[in-house]
Amino acid sequence: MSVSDRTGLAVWLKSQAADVALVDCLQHIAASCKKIAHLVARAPLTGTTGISQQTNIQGETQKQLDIISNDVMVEQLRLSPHIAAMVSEEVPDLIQNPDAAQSARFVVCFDPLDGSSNIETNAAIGTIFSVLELDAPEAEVRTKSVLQSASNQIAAGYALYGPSTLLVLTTGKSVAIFALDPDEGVFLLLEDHVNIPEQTSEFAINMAYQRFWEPAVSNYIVQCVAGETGPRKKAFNMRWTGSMVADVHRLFVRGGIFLYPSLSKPGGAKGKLRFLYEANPMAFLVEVAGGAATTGTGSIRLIEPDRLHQRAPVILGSKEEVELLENLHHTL
Ligand code: AHM
Ligand code: MG
Repeated sequence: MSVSDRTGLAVWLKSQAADVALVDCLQHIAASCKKIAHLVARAPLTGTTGISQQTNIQGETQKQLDIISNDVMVEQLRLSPHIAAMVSEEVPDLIQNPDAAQSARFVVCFDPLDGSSNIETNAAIGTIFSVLELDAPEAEVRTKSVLQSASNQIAAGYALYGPSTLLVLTTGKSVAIFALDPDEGVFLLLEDHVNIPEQTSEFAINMAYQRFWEPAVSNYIVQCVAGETGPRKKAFNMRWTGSMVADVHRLFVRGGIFLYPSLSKPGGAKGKLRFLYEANPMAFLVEVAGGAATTGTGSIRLIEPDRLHQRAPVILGSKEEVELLENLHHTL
C-alpha cells in the first residue's frame, strides 16, 4: 500500500456518490479525528495520559484523553448542520445539536477513544464511529428514534492512532483506507475496495476469560490451538492488543477473526463491547469488505437495541472462520 495519485477524502467521497449532507458529516468526523490524533501524539508532553476523577455510564474510570477526545468530537460535529444528535460512549444521554438545520437527519454514534486503557503504554488506540439516518427529522431527537434507526446505518469507520494515523471508512459500497499526511494535514487514499481474505490462521481473543467462554467458543479456540495435528490441520497464531480498532484493523490487512464473546460472569452475557458505536460500525465495515459478523447466534446488524449503551457479543472477520464458529454455536 502506498499513495500513488494523492486522492483525498473529498474525491473518494464523490466517487461513492455520497450526498452533500453525508459528505459534510463525514468531513466533520474526519476533522475531529485529525485533532484527536494531534492531541494523542502530544499527550505525554501535556501530561494527559493519566486517569481523570470521573466515571462513565459503564462505571469505568475515564482517562483524561477519553474526556478530551469526547469534547473534540462533540464540538466539531456540532458544526455540521446535518448532524441532529450524537451518542458517545462517554456521555450517558443523547447529545442534541441545537445548531443543526431543521432538516438534519443524521445521528453520529462514537467511541471517541477506543482502547484507552492502553494510553500509557503508547499502544495503538482509535476512534470508532457510525452514522445513522433518522426516518424523519425531529426538533428534539428522541432516544427511541435513534434505537430504531440503528439498522439504518449509512456510513461507518474508525481512525487508528498508531505509528501512522489511518482512517478506514465505508458508505456501504466499498471500504477504503486513508493515511493522514502529517506534513499537510490531509487524509490520502491508500487503498479502496479492501477485501478481508476468506481463510485465515490468526485469531484475536482475550484468553484470560477462557473460563467464562461459551462451549462453541471454547471448542473453536481448542481446535485452533491444536495446530497441524488437530482437526483444523494447520497452525494458528494469536494476536490481541486490547484495542478493538487495532485488532480489527489487522483483519483488513491480513485477515483473521476477532472475538469478544458472551461471557458467563456477572454482567458478561452480552460481552463487553457496545452495540451502537463499537459492534454495529465494525460489523458494517467487515461485511462490506466481504467478511462476516455475528453475535455467535445471529447477525450483529440485525440487533434491535433497547438502550443507547447496550452491549453485544462480537465475532467478526474472515467469512469461513466466522461461519464455522456460528455453526458450532448451533450444534453445541
Ligand atoms: P473501551 O471502549 O473502554 O476502550 O473498551 C473497549 C476495549 C476494546 O478496544 C477492546 O477490545 C476491549 O475493550 C478489551 O477489553 P478487555 O480488557 O476486557 O480484554
Ligand atoms: Mg471502545
